[in-house]
Amino acid sequence: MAGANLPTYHGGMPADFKPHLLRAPRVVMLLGASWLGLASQDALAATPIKLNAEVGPGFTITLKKGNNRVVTLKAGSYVITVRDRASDHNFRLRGPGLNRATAVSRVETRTWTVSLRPGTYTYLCDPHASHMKASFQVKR
Ligand SMILES: [Cu+2]
Repeated sequence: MAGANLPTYHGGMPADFKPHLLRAPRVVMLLGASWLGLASQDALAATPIKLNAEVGPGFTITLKKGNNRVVTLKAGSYVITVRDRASDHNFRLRGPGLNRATAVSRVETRTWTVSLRPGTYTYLCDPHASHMKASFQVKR
């Protein structure tokens, strides 16, 4: 017979064979984590950030986020509660695209919705601008 003298192949698995299908569950976990990341970013974008401005009754002027004075902010929309507590001071905020102020002679509380752009913003009291004045940076 012609086939009788053909070499016989003794097949089998190589010694280092690994079943690669066991890696599939890790791929599913990574996809789940990135979906959750997108969901939390949407929630942040929908929440306006609140700031508190205050001038008087003494010779003080502040702009705070929570308990901290504002030094840097990210560009975007903010809601500022402005408390002008004296009839001889005012609160002015000016910078790129913005110049807004309370009245010097009035004691008043105002709510300003402002759009802050990258750059330097300054808040001050007009009659006492030499010493009632501070600045902060807005970054992209
Ligand atoms: Cu003043």
